[in-house]
Amino acid sequence: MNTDFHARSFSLLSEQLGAKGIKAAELVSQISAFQIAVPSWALGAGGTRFGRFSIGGEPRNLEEKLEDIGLLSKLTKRTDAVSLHIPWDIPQDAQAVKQKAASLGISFDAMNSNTFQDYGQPLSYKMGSLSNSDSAVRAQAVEHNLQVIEIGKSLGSKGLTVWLADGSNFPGQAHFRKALQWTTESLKEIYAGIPHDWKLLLEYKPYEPNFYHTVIPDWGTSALICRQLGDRAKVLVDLGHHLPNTNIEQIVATLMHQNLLAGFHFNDSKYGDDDLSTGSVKPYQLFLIFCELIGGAAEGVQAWDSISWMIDASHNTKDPLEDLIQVLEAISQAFAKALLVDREKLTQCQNEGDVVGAQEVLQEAFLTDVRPLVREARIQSGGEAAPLDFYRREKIREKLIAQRGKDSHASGL
Ligand code: LRH
Ligand code: MN
Repeated sequence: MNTDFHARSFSLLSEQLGAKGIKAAELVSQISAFQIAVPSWALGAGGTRFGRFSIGGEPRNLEEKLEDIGLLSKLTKRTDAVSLHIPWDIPQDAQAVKQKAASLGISFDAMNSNTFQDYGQPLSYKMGSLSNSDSAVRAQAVEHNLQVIEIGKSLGSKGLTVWLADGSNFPGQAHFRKALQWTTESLKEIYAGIPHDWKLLLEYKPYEPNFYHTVIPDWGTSALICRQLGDRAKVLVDLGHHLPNTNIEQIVATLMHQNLLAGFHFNDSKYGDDDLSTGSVKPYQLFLIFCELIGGAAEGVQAWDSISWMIDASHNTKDPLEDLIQVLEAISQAFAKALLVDREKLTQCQNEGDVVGAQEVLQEAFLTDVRPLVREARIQSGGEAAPLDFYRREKIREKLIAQRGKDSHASGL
């Protein structure tokens, strides 16, 4: 990136924004402060049931995953935390892992439990976990979540994300109400185990791996359960966990209205839970979601700092690190564009029923090229002006392959 080009494009944009009474410097500091957590399970090549194509140089253990996230943080200055998944990332020595992470400027966001696979535990989760008709399986799943909380406490995490694959593949297979009741009772035991300064993030998903019903399929069911657990239980919105054409920005507004939004798993999708790169398919939807977030926080319905920002993606054809660099940029751009919305003018249009005017206000912001702002924030924070170019120019993947081998395989999906 030619620094002169950046300087000229940033000063031009600052001038344009200044003419509208918007201080570019304020936006730069808001963008710098906005950090997004990287999932520990998205540093290797993901796969589907039809195949997995290794990328080479994948992190072979938790320490190498932290090094990769440390590199992302150094280049982009957009991430300062990792979200771990247990048992894929059990720290052998929690203190050593915590120190390693701290030396890389990384902290631990919400922990993720896993009662959707069998990994050697005594009782199988094939027929469900917290909703299983066998109380011994439910107890095992509750115990697993309590163990994940203990690991999180030793690393300084402040949250537990629970996503359940529990459900059924055929009509008649499950008793809907009993499954919901057992799940709620089990979650009450888990909620009783989270420290007072933690939150429980309850993730919903309409289908997959079960294809007839899922015990927690939508935001409403998750919200109903959270209300029964307590005020530190909130709803986690994974962007890929919605049926086609769902108005996700409205769900975000509704959850904020109820101070029930736990946070996000950012990704994108065309059809189902495709776990594609955030902003690669529906960038306008992502912008509209940030418009609701900024509006909700500005109007005091839910505090910005109470929301968790995490990526949840899987890379089948891209280099995971290149993908995460792109995703961190796309999320920062959507946030920056939403900061440009003239909220006063939008409210006036809404109150006056000026439908055309309202769209003009939104699109004026969305169509503004904010890349100089996001770049300036990165440069001011000591990051690379063009992290992807740097990553390729420095042949970092080749160096990782030389260090870790072309067949190294990261734990995770
Ligand atoms: C389920 C999900 C959940 C994770 C998993 C890796 O689809 O979104 O958040 O546990 O992906
Ligand atoms: Mn998710």
